Amino acid sequence: MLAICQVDEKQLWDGLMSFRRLGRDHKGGITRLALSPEDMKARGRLLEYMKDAGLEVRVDEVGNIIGRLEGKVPDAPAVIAGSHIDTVINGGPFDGSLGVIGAVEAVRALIKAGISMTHPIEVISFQDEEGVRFGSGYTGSKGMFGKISRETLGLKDDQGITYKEAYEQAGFIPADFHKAARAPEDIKAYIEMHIEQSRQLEEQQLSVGVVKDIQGPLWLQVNIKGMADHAGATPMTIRSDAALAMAEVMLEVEAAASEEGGVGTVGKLKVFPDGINIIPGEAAFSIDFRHTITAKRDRMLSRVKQCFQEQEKKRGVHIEYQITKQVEPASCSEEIRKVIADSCVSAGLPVYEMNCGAGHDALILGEYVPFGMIFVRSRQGISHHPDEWSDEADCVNGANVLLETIRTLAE
Ligand code: HGY
Ligand code: MN
Ligand code: MN
Ligand code: MN
Repeated sequence: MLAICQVDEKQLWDGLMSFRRLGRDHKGGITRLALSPEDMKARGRLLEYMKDAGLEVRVDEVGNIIGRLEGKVPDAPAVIAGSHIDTVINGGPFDGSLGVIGAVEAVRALIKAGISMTHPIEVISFQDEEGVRFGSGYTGSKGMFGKISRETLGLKDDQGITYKEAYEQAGFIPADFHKAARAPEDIKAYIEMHIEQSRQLEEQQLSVGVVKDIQGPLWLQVNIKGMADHAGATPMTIRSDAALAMAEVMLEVEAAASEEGGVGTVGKLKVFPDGINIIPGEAAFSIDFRHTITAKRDRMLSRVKQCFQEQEKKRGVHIEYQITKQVEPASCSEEIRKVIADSCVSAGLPVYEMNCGAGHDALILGEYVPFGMIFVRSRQGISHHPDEWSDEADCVNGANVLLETIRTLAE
């Protein structure tokens, strides 16, 4: 059956391009870190954008921006479509924004077509999906289920501001976070449209995909303490070089991930005192492990912990680490995948099931409610980079599949 209404292509694209201008940085990308001035500006814009589309808007106690369209049965469980508008450092214009703007446009189209649904529909932009500023992430979606931990609020950004302080500076009251919690039975389903951020759809020459399995991320913050000393006067045999210990751990991250068929990245790293003629006394860095199989990700972690011990013995350094994010891999719900597949067919698109390497708020929602994801082709699979791009036609296709999925679930 052909879809009974479609998104307004020009409105969708203009909407995406208007957000692309918010938070442009000096390297040509977009930087809107959680609760930063750039993020707050984009959040303000989104509230207006949702209102203009005809949604009832509110911001919950943990900072999620929620636009709601009532259904014929107001207290029926809501169909939620969402993603995020916070970005990584020097990121691209589609990661997250496509899912939020696409969902707003899908609901705008339903309102314009005068189609009233049984279930309420909510579009949610989750606070701090990326986790780049504090090294955690999925904060807003976790907050919807009362899962923002004390440890998370104690994490500090590069300026030494704790997450709790950042929330308070943005006008939020951590003591009220519990008020944002939603009962799973109040949610019928969660759907997220997102760029693929990899190359499968491009290789298959397809516009959209239906997500099956999503890798689970495990993030560590590691601090190595050695001994700063004179680069010229200190013999190699008596050094406690924290940077060399970090270097060996980095190579072990790569080896463990490659051998276990997962992925491992050390993306954020610094040494102290960071001087050309000083042996690094301290090294601080992140580890990002992903796998679709928890047992294998656990093996990656134990190999790295083993490496910590070896480095402590070999170099006389002291290594401490904190796990700052640990989310289990997940498989999208069968029934939602079927609805998305049927929506692809009614949009005249092939059905292509695929796995997801990146992490998403869908991993958190999926612990509590039926969930699914729609992928949109990424040019050369590039993401978390200014060259991240998806063609307008692919974005429109994804939004129409999202619209039909929402309509089917909410009718
Ligand atoms: O890290 C991720 O996979 C996502 O971009 N938050
Ligand atoms: Mn991202
Ligand atoms: Mn994303
Ligand atoms: Mn996401």
